[in-house]
Amino acid sequence: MTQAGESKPTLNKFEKIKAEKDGLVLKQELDYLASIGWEAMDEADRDYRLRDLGLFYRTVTPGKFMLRMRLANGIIIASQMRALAEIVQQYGDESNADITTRQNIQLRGVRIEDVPDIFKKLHQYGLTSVQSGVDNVRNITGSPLAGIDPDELIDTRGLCRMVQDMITNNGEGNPAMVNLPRKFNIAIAGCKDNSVHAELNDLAFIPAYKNDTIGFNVIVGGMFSPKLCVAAIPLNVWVSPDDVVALSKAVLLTYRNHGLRANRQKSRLMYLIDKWGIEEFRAQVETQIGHPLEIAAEKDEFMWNKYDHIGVSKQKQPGLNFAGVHIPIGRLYAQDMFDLARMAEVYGTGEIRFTVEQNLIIPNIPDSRLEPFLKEPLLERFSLNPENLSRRLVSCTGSQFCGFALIETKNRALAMIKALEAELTVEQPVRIHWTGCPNSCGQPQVADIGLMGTKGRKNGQVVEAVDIWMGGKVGFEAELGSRIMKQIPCDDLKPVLKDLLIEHFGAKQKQSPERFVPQEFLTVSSN
Ligand code: SRM
Ligand code: SF4
Repeated sequence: MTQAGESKPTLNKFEKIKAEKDGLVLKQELDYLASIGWEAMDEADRDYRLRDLGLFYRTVTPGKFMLRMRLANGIIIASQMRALAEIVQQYGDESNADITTRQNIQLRGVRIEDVPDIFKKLHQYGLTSVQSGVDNVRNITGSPLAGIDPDELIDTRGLCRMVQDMITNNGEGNPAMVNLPRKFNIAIAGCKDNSVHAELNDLAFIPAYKNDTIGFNVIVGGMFSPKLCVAAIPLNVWVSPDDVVALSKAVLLTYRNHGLRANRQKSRLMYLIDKWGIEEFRAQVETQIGHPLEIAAEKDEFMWNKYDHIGVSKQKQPGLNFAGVHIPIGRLYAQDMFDLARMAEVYGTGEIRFTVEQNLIIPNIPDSRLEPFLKEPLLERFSLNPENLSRRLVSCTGSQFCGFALIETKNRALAMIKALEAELTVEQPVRIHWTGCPNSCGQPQVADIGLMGTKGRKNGQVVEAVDIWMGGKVGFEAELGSRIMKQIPCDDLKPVLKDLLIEHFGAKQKQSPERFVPQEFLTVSSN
């Protein structure tokens, strides 16, 4: 937005598309778009504006869209999960759903002709996909154990929901928040282990006491992009839980009104902070909110290593447990979703929560229901006790569905982990994150070993390859890792990963089956 006296910046392609027509308008045009089909649609509507409604056209699967939901704090209930399963099911083998690195879910294979009915269904079940793409605020992440964590400081569920409702106008779409200069991420942590990766967000709330009152220290400007990966920095502000929505709104409006829009590669919030300096940014947020903000508390309350939430643990409510279920690379099929909805209803209270590690939690299982729960056949595939490498594997979408991808990720990540687990014994969990390109959706910078898709050369041919990142730390001492190797062809990756696991994580080579000699042949005969 240009201020009086400032010259009007040249609009880039995306700013022009937004200026021509607001994507939310397409909500009124869905029946028409459904009737003309994907091939006849205006390209800017299809490839860009529909993302304001959560519909992402997939060039790698012509005619099909990905539908990205919004789930504040990553929480969904069984009836909603079943409604999403029915959508996935209608597309048969061509469809599935992925749990995302923002505690969210995306559905595959959606056709535009079905969208009016799909949106009616979402509305009926209290779900929304609005403003989940392009220049909007992404899914609001919160502590996955909110309300059930025995050591919780603040229950983030209501806060995440209220921030989402403010941004999306209760899920109906909010024209005031749909035209940010670029994407924007918000996280609200109420726990001691930084289970949301607060530092990766443009705006994050970290629990902190001030004068014996629990509230949040605020950090701003975290982002990953091909050009810049930086952790968020302190805004030097403390807010009480009651002020989270107002502060989020003030930061967003400051960014909307003043954020840089000329160069899309330099439009994220951190570039505005860099231009103004953090003091000026804070002053502008104060002007927007209309009163001075409180100085940050001296220390925050992140003090633990990060949980992975896998397995059965006690809740703060006596007699109740939560089960952290490992979903390999976050992928679900329709039947899985029906089964998980049923399990959540039969053993818990019907609630399911997603984690930023692309796994899920079924809370509120009474002690008396644990035994039958543990016998559920689905838990053989979605384990409560996976092996140490599988356990913390994360992967972005990759070339199966994503047009930016330089490599295939999810299926390759699974095959690689199985191959490594067949050959190595690893005593500790190792966080291996795959991401298909430098956009870093799979967050390789927070991993013990991060693998970022690129192109390399082998025998004179261009091949799929990865850059390797190491040293990412999560939890209370979160730190971004750095790139240690470049362009390792994916076909040559296994021995490289084996060496790294042996050298840095104490992995041991299993005795190879070929060389295994049964004990009786080793016994020296006494005859
Ligand atoms: Fe992402 C763009 C998938 C989390 C940084 N991301 C995309 C697109 C929409 C590109 C596209 O059009 O194909 C991908 C859709 C692929 C597909 O079909 O699934 C995509 N991003 C994802 C997800 C699904 C990865 C996953 O497998 O979990 C995550 C969805 C989260 C959600 O529910 O909203 C996802 N993306 C992230 C994160 C991680 C995070 O938020 O903690 C990041 C890095 C953090 C950040 O944003 O600062 C991330 N995605 C990007 C970027 C680089 C942004 C930039 O400033 O340059 C892009 C490209 C862009 O926006 O132009 C991108
Ligand atoms: Fe696609 Fe790249 Fe994001 Fe992976 S990191 S989902 S390949 S944009």
